[in-house]
Amino acid sequence: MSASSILTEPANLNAYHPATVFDGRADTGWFEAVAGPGLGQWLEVGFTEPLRADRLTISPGWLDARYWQQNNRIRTVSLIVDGGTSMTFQLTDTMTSQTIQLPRVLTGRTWRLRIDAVYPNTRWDDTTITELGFWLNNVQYQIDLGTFACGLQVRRP
Ligand SMILES: [Ca+2]
Repeated sequence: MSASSILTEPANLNAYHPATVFDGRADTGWFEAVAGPGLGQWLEVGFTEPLRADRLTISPGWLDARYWQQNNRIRTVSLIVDGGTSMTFQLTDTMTSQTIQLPRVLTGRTWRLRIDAVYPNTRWDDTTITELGFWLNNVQYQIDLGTFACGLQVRRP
């Protein structure tokens, strides 16, 4: 897994590691770390073998009523598969996991999500993805976090 930038905290350098989008918790997530809202920043998931998916789910902000509006929430996101196929999706400013329905089954080893636009924060100019899911035929892939450092392993739906 990789990202264009990763916010860190002195006490916990992995606090905002990209892998936290697969830990099932809405109070952990990847944060970009550039000045401003992070437009153009991206999170990329690389799998050890091509993954087929027809839907993604994304939590485009911190899913906690105290912090949702204090950070940016993603309004427009682009999906780039294997550096080629690129699609853009609009998300709503609602504190829920949201569905990205793909127009067809896509297959790829690397899936990059790029922040294109955000709903503005009230306090911190940071943008996060707290959860991410890959789906095929209404079944979600189970991602094994133990192997993320050398490529993600998935169990087939
Ligand atoms: Ca998480």
